[in-house]
Amino acid sequence: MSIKAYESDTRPDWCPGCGDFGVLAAVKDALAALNIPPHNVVISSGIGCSSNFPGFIKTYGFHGLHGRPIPVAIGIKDANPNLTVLVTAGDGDEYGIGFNHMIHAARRNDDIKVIVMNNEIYGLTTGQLSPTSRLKQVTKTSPSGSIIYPLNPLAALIGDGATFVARGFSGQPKHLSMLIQEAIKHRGFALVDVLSPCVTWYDIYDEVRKLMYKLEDKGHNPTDFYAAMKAAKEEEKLPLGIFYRDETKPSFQEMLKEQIGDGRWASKSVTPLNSETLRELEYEFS
Ligand SMILES: Cc1ncc(C[n+]2csc(CCOP(=O)(O)OP(=O)(O)O)c2C)c(N)n1
Ligand code: SF4
Ligand SMILES: [Mg+2]
Repeated sequence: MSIKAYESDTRPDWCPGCGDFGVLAAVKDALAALNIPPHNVVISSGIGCSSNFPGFIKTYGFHGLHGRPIPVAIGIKDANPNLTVLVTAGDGDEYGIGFNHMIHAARRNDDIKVIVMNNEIYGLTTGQLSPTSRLKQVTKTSPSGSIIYPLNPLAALIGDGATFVARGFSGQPKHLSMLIQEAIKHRGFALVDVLSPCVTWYDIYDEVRKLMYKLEDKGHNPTDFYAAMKAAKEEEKLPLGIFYRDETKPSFQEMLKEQIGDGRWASKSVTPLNSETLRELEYEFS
């Protein structure tokens, strides 16, 4: 499949230099490399600069509410497990208001792939503190420096039982494409945290370039839970790559199919409700 197949007519309105351009390039590259036709992909997003993503790629998309792309994605996957279902959103969206959905999707091993464009700030709303903003970080809502410890999403998700946890960098789109391809091929939930700098409100490009290294270059074993946790807790340097991968757990959708048969509800015909049944339902639930 050619990358051109995923080109949208709508050009991204991100600021020049925004990290999200690299993520968009990497997602298109990964889908093309895996030969997944655009009509078999659905991308669910929330609200934020990063969440405008589905408009900039020619797949199906759902640009929904802040913090709510995961439940939408799960519903789509349950209804038609043949689809490749991605979530693309920001750190505010996924690690703040939407984090509850994330930890439960991870422990259920829902077969959705969550790509978080983590710029450690609220970009769209012009630079407020996010859950991954650092201690002492000066933002509009922490003018004297943040006094809140940041969330460590990788350690939280590995500890929670997520079966695939990776971190990429928008400045390395080829490496990021490889991580996204592995996430898509994985049977079950995958988190790909992407350091995707906001050049307007909190530019961390130089710092990421200085501190990053690739886990695969250091012989990291992603099936080793404790090695994964140690890498996730590393603070001096910034490891990129696949931190943790557990291929032994079936996904929620696989177990659902085992219990109730083919779960492709989207392809089943539904008997329309008649007015009497509707009235009964109204009475029961009012
Ligand atoms: C329920 C709700 N609360 C708050 C907002 C306001 N809001 C819109 S985007 C956003 C945060 C965006 O930050 P992030 O998710 O990190 O995305 P970015 O813009 O940085 O890519 C907030 C707080 C909203 N739209 N809906
Ligand atoms: S404000 Fe930041 S996150 Fe939003 S488009 Fe501009 S650079 Fe990207
Ligand atoms: Mg953000």
